Amino acid sequence: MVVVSKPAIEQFSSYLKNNKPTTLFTQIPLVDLSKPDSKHQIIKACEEFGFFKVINHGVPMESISVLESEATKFFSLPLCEKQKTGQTQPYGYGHKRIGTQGDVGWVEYLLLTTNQDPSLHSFQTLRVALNNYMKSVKKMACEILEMMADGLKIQPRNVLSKLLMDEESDSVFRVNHYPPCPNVQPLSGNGNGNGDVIGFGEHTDPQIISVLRSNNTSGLQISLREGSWISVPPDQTSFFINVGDSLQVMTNGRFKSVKHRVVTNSVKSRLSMIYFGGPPLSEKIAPLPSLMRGDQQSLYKEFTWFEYKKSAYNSRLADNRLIHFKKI
Ligand code: GA4
Repeated sequence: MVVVSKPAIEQFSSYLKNNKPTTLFTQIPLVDLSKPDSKHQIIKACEEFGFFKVINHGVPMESISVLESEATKFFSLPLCEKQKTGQTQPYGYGHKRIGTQGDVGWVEYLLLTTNQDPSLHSFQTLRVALNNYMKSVKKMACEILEMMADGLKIQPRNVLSKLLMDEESDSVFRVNHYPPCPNVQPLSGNGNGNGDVIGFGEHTDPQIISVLRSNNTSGLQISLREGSWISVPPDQTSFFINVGDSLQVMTNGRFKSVKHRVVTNSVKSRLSMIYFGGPPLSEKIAPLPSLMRGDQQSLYKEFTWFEYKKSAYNSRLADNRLIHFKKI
């Protein structure tokens, strides 16, 4: 558990967000992966929101609940124990600080690479739970990417999923724990039941696809195109899928990476686990040739995932990272 002092709470109040109303919105696109028309629903959701919820995903509930309970045990350890993950910046255990450019949130986390990883040797049961979970979630992410290729009518159908399957795939995994956060401000009409303290500030994910699962505590919000925020009702049996910046580029802007954030809850802890499916570092991130019609031009300059990642990791969380890679 993170122990946070009163001044720190006050400091966090400066992260109270703009006063735009937040709506409780229940029509998050829902995709039943077992239905034959799911590929069309996926395309529509990626074009309209860059975000959707999936059910009938095939990830065993057992692997989800084992990881949840192992992660909960980990976060309840004393700080000095949690710092023994054996990983170096930006990986391993972190709290409050996000990235390297001064972003902070009401959060503690474990950030891990998904490749063979010597870390967490003092946390073997957690490591095993993570490996089991990541295997199933990666499989589901690849199935979704293959459905996308089908829906986009592009060949081969593994054109996107092969990037995650590649041995060199630069994917990451994160477990976020948002301890309950005392209210710092009276309700100001934002409608979400607390003072809107930011757990994890607004951002888009740099990778191709992100797969999020959380416990039953609310907090996740996505931004609609016109700038308003909508709260995503939690559902611990489903997964939420985000389009990342790289997929936006690979579809030449047809899919939009979704801006999202997490606000804290004053009573309950929120625990989320996110798989960020990324390509190998040397991969060129460019619109898929099979998606380009006639003399259609790429909206983006040429770059590799390594170049994008380097620039992303030097940015502030809320920055528009793709702006530097857009053609004028
Ligand atoms: C956002 C998505 C993932 O959580 C993450 C984050 C990364 C980090 O926490 O180190 C970044 C952020 C994320 C984008 C901008 C930079 C890098 C923090 C930050 C301020 C692991 C990722 O890949 O990009």
